[in-house]
Amino acid sequence: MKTVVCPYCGFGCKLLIGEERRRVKPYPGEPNRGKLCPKGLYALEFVFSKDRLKRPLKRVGSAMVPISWGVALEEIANRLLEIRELYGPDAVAFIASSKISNEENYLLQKIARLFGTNNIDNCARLCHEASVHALKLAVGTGAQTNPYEDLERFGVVLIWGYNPAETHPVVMDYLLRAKRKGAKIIVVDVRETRTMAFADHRLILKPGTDIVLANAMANVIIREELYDEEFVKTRTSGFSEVKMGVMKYTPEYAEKVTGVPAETIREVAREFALAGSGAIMWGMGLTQHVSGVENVLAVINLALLLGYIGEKGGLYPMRGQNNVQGAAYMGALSEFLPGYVPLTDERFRKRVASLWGVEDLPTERGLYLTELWEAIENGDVRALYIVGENPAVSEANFARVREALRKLDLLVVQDIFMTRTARYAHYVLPASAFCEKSGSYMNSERRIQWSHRVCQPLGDSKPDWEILTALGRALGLPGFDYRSVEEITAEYFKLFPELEDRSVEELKTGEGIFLPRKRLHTWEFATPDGRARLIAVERISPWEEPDGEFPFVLTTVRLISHYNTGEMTLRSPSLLRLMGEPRVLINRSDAERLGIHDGDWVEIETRRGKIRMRAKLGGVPEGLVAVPFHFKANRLTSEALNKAGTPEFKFSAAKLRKLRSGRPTPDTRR
Ligand SMILES: Nc1nc2c(c(=O)[nH]1)N[C@H]1C(S)=C(S)[C@@H](COP(=O)(O)OP(=O)(O)OC[C@H]3O[C@@H](n4cnc5c(=O)[nH]c(N)nc54)[C@H](O)[C@@H]3O)O[C@H]1N2
Ligand SMILES: Nc1nc2c(c(=O)[nH]1)N[C@H]1C(S)=C(S)[C@@H](COP(=O)(O)OP(=O)(O)OC[C@H]3O[C@@H](n4cnc5c(=O)[nH]c(N)nc54)[C@H](O)[C@@H]3O)O[C@H]1N2
Ligand code: SF4
Ligand SMILES: [Mo]
Repeated sequence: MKTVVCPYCGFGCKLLIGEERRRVKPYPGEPNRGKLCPKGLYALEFVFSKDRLKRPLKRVGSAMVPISWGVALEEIANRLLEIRELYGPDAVAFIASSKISNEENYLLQKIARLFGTNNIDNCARLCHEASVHALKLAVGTGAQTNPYEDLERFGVVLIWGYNPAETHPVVMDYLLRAKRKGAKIIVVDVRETRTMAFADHRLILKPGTDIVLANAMANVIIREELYDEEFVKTRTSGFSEVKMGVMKYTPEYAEKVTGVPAETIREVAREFALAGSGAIMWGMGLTQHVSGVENVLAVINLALLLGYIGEKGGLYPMRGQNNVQGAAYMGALSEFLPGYVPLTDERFRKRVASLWGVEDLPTERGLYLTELWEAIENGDVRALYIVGENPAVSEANFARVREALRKLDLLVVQDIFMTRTARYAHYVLPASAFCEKSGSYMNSERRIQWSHRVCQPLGDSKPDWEILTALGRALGLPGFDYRSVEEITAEYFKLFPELEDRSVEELKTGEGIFLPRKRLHTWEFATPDGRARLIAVERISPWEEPDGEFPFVLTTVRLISHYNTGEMTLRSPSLLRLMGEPRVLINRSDAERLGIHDGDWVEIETRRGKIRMRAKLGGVPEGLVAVPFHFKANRLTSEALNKAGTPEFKFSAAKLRKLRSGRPTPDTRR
């Protein structure tokens, strides 16, 4: 049996897979301790789907015809060089993948930067980039501060805009153990979630009012002098600004804005403060708003007021995709070099450049993934190279994205399937799936884990690192002569002082390596003065508000057996059996008013477009509708971005209409 990292979520379970009998068993050690969710258990099924891409394809007219690897890579490289010659390197953009290994992400950002552009990004932009920006400001680092095991040591766990019972099922095991040891669980969401079934306190607030609630909790903590005075004095700055800033956010005022009763706010703030130690876990309910960065800052303030950091607490922005944390650490972001180092850090930049055999690297921030579509419309970006990402489904207002994809002079898609996005491509390159290659991945707790190869690449597919090595060579870039994935691992190890004396062998055999270390900020913060910053934030209104024409608030959410754009889960027969059809959640009184019954077909419309779905009544408060984000919600969502470049997936103004007869919109199912 070999250990393989689960290809789905960022919790980072390890699977044990036999090379002969290809059955999946849970790894007994860290981090999943003998547990897996159904997605992990059936992870091999999509690998053997008949839909897997097996040969490189090239568009000829309206047909996709097979070509050889040699011809494909030579033609792609020539087109890229031609476009660079005509329009400059920033006319080319690369999208990296949170589904591929550290080594593969490292190579793709190396290609982009050596090619001359920082136009390299990944789906972290759609996800937790607001957390990264907020954490950088507040504590100086941009990732989860503590390991999962710490969750069991704290007196309270505050879960905010995050629904692990559906999205990181194995986390629930940790939370249940924590609860058994006496920890209180508080859940804040806009609707009743499965996670709430395990909670001691359930706070249902109005969408987009999180800052008001967090500020009101801070108000109670400060007014009642429950904060950790010693910690605030010696290890933070900004206390007086926050004290002033939250003064007007009384629980009574917050009740009016958020809908959470003032007494509940007081009670929860006290319980959180008096627990003595605590974790805050959050997800897309905070980040996918125009106020994403500020939402996260408001919640971080609560931890800093109480000194819930290091030994006494942790900040847990729970990462989404299995290697989104690794993609970021490897530098597949348009504003950061590897290790979240800013592009302006000349010493580090020159060091990376010299390791790669060049003088210097581009210093201008590249385009965010979410800014690409306008840049393509304007003719600023002419070529796009996408690895393992499906923006034709996952980006906000995808009608506009699909229009942009059509306009490109060159679109290359490197994936394991003919995705919705690949349909627009000039070249489609077949990648090998996770278990057909080896490499390292980094989970949400920043644990780098080795994933072993258990099968041969299917057909003519190649591991992403092999394709990218060949592409680098075809582009004439220096240093692309890797013969094994381990050579790339050893190269990225050189960028991190903490990894300099660690070996690839150790990574392959042990329980993984935490980068930079297991627990952050026990003694210091990575800010210039070594202190954490309390930052006062005011409420920021959503980009569009409901009105007479579009009276509902629409949010988009995840379901346990579906995964993102469905390319993998919809090709897994066992998961298909477990899956229900995604349905729009509507409040019972709203439904009654509109004559909608459970199971009826309804049309949901926003200023961007409309979709049809069956209704499921209950689970959301009046005025809110929740649509599963899988697979067509983004016909509706708005592309208003926050400071970190993440769209407001969690708030649109919408209207509902009952349909007499139902037919799903074309992209409901494949
Ligand atoms: N089964 C499954 N698991 C997954 C995924 C999947 O698609 N399917 N995707 C993975 C990925 S990429 C990610 S990023 C994670 C995401 O994991 P989560 O963050 O847990 O996922 P979401 O369901 O998008 O959003 C979380 C919650 O935010 C709430 N919410 C919406 N608006 C607001 C608001 O204004 N305020 C507050 N406080 N809450 C709000 C929603 O009701 C929802 O319950 O899951 C990962 N795991
Ligand atoms: N409305 C709404 N929209 C959202 C969200 C939301 O909550 N609401 N959430 C956003 C978030 S948090 C995220 S992370 C994004 C996710 O958006 P995407 O990342 O676009 O979604 P996935 O379906 O995970 O796409 C992963 C792709 O990688 C491919 N793949 C898998 N393994 C490999 C491999 O080994 N090699 C290669 N080359 N390809 C591989 C898969 O076939 C698939 O096409 O969606 C965002 N969009
Ligand atoms: S919890 Fe996440 S990592 Fe674990 S098996 Fe499920 S999808 Fe895979
Ligand atoms: Mo995500």
